[in-house]
Amino acid sequence: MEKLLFFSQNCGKISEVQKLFKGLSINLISLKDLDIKNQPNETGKSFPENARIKSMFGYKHFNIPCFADDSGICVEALDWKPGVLSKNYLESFETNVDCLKNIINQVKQTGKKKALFKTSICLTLKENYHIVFEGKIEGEISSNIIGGGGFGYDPIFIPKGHNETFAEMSTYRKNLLSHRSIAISKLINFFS
Ligand code: ITT
Repeated sequence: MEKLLFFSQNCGKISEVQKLFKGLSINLISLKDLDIKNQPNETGKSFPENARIKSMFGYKHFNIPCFADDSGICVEALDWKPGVLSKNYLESFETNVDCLKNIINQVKQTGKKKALFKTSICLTLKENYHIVFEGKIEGEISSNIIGGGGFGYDPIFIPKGHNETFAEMSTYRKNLLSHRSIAISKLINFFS
């Protein structure tokens, strides 16, 4: 395989995934290296469906093996939402901080602290040939917004067994634990 495309516009995801592929004999490229104007509509009702829509779109557009990541946070205090709508939920607030504060308030009101991150990675090797790899990590919502690293919901998510948010950890440390790194390890194992 000459090149493998990670079809994502999200710089946070790209940086984590590039680090996980470092040192491997796979030539990983991302949308940072390519030009694309149109984007697929993420109309799926689940993480695997949306990951497949994106990887299929990337494969068809560039005609190279391609994978995509669909992920999100599920919060007990929000009836385990926003899930697959995590991006829309974040964007429905004026700022990310407003969204994160709102979640913290819901947790304080309900006393329900649990949360989890989920990722589905879909690999498209040929037309109509897709493989899905999953990753999940449990944890809880922090009582404040903490940390300057990561992206999205990282400043309010403390993985189980730890006492720092993902945003307080380096990418290296987040990659030892995260939902995304679990799914990507399965993808890398598939290639090896
Ligand atoms: P793509 O181009 O890869 O689709 P995206 O940002 O649109 O990038 P998603 O549709 O999968 O990605 O949206 C998932 C949202 O969930 C994302 O925008 C983040 O806000 C959040 N999210 C996903 N993984 C996360 C992580 O590891 N840490 C924090 N937030 C995360």
